[in-house]
Amino acid sequence: PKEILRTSYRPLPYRVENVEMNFDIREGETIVESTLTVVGGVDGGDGNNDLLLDGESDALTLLSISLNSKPLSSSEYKLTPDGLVIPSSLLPPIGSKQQATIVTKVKICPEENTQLSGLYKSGTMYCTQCEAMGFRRITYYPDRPDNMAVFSSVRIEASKKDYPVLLGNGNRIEDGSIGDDRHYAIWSDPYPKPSYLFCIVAGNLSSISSSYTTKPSGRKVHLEIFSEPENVSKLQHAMDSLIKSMKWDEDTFGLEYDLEMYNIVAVNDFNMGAMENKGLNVFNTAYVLADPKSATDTDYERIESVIGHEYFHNWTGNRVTCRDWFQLTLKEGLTVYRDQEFSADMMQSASVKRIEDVSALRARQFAEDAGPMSHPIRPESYISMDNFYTATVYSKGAEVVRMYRTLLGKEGFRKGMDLYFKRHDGNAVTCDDFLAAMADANGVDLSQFSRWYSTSGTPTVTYDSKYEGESKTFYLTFSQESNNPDPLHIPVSVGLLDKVSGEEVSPTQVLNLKEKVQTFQFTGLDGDVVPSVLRGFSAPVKLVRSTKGSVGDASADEEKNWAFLAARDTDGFNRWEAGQKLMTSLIFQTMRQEESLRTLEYVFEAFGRTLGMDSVDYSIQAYALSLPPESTLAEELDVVDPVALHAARGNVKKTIARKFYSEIRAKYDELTVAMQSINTSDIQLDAVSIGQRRLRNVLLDYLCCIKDTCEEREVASKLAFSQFQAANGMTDKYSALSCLVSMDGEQDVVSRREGALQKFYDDAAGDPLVLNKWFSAQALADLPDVLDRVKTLVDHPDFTLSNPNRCRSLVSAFSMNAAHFHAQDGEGYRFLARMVAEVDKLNPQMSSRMGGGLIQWRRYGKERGALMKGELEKLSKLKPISNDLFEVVSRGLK
Ligand code: B3K
Ligand code: ZN
Repeated sequence: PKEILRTSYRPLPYRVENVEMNFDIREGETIVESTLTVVGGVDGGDGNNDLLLDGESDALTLLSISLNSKPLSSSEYKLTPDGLVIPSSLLPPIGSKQQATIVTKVKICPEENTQLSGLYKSGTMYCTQCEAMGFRRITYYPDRPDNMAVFSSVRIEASKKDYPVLLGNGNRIEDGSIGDDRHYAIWSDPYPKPSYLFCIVAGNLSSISSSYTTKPSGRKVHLEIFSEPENVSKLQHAMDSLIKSMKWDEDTFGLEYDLEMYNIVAVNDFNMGAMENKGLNVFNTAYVLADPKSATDTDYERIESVIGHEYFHNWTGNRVTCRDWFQLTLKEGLTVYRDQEFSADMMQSASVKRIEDVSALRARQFAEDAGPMSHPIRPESYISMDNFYTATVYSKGAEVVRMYRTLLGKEGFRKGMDLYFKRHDGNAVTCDDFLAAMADANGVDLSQFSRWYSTSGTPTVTYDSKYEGESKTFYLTFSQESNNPDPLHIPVSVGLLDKVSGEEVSPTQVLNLKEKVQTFQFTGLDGDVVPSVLRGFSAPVKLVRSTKGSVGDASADEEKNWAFLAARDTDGFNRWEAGQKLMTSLIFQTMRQEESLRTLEYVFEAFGRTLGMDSVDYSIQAYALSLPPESTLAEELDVVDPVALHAARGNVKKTIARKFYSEIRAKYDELTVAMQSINTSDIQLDAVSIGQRRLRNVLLDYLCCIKDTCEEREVASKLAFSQFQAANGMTDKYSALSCLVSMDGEQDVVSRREGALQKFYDDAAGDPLVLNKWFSAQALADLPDVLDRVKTLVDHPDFTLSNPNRCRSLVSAFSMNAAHFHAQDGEGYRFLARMVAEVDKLNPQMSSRMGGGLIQWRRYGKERGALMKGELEKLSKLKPISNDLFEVVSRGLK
């Protein structure tokens, strides 16, 4: 396997300007003919200006090739396992305006394509996935994002009966029949695009349609969402989300849609969430289908955000694209930032959204940063680009974009965006170009800020403070530590609250932390203050107070401040954060079996107060009452014992639940009544209803953790079971099931659990997305024999490794069930490695993701570490092994 370096970028010596394609789709054999108009590009300066057409020999069989209508003999070009080289001597000189025409004909077999990259078959339909490098599995082509070409004609021909719907990028310019059995459609996309945005679909599909008139141009756009006929009733939410996205991008960034059509297709077998192909998005069914019976509130929110995300790519990604794949965060970080802002506006709560996004960042990206796959948001090298569609490139990339917004303000950021589009529309550019647009539009120097693009790992910011009564001055001193020897430019949002009155005496301001150590002064303060630092999580760093050495050890003084802020901070995010810190502190003390009375009092006080509140935002309340997840807690420990961590967190949960049992129960019942009084059996999807369900399910989880005695188990399982039975939507049903699957003991308790599982399965009636939930709930159960159950489920007739959603729902879900996956005997690791090896034969993108579950071995202590490493070593000896898995495993062993 070859490692590609960021610094080895060379411009194209020849560029494809125009493409015409013909797909002749027949069972077992598809013929692809491509006509490329080639023009001279840029002399790379390294003496090699041959034209490289990428193509995977495993996927393509070359049938013929001609240059300017003359067939080329095999001695005139070079065919390698990864492409076809046409010597520059046969082509027009680099500087000239002359064109050359290359026509290739290849045979491919989508039916055998289990990698789900290129043209493949999912169920009864054909579809494509080309990002990052799937187009080279369809035809020979310069498959790199800086080759932007007009695909002026893409003709698709297939059986009329089996594939009545034929879709491509852009606009449909022609269709018709060929005899009785076959038909064709021709699509044309006027916008130059890189090959990774290419897409065709052929299938027996149903759809819903709508339209949208853009502003200010008044272009009427036909919107259509396709799925298999049985799912067509689950498309409305996606359509509503699309229309909201189109309007939001006009209102927020002045960005309009640019074609006459916008099509979305839902497919069952898909490696990721969705794909932004120009005018023809393809979506994993899990990110587009929804009805209240099968989708949770979280599913609804995720669909809205992913529909938005792919739509927003039309400008940030498609109109302005990446010069090379190292720039991926240019489009992904920016587009995630845009979808986060969109969702926050739709749910009308910036704090709730921020809490969710930061929680996800800490649970996933911080972990990635702390392991062997750690990389800057703009990576330096890759073997398989597909391995770099990571939490770092996406989520930390979005944090970096958010920091521009924080530093430049709303208007300054918008000015930067406007200039970026003005300069680069229709081009393939770099992260430096984005930074330059932001800097130039605002007349500021962002050169120090650019270090965020080349620095891996999570920086630590330490702060110390003191108040001087005489000068009425408060001093905040920060120091920063990162993998970069030079200091980063870190925006630190700070507000100050009076220590006595609790009033905010200094509203949020953004401090520019640019030195290794830097002190900021706040004057004119009549009394001592409590600082609220890093408000809204203004930078992706770990924040520590300097009085103690390591993260996670809190001093008495610090805890006092958290307790103060948990009650009073005006910043919604930091108020939540302060409560989380107290809970974290208590969990770690419990784990170390330390005296924890003081912290316990603080946690009780905060919990009791939050629980007793009326008429606050229910979602905020739910998040404030929730303990930090194990994954986030683990990020604060140098060596993790997941079993001990799980036990400690469980103990704290139980302690809280016992202390407040009757209040929790009363609130739970109150919410039950309130929700029933809404006089409808239809599920409501407004923020209040979602918040009520969220809060009630957090309370249910507390109530169900009390199960030490026979009576307690009876009470808990009855309560969860009755919620399960009464549930009128998937949110409440799945939450109840999640409690029930972890219950064990007496016959009645067990039969409630098994009864619920059976009913859930029966109710699913074969719906794949509901069955995924059925598998996941069991894989995530907290039962001693959960692994045996998972192994039994692998043999279940509904289980298959070839469908990524199904595979994730069981195998990946189990690997996130930390206390059981990391069982001391290493059985969890062995199981995962066995599955990874199986999947690698089918789908390398999947196997390398799953294999990532083993690479953090250095963090799990000596014994566990050795067992994990042993499994990685076994995987490294697989023959054959995919490039994707090879890269992850070898990074893991380095
Ligand atoms: N751009 C795609 C991801 C492609 C992943 C390729 N392995 C989805 C998205 O980020 O919108
Ligand atoms: Zn994206």
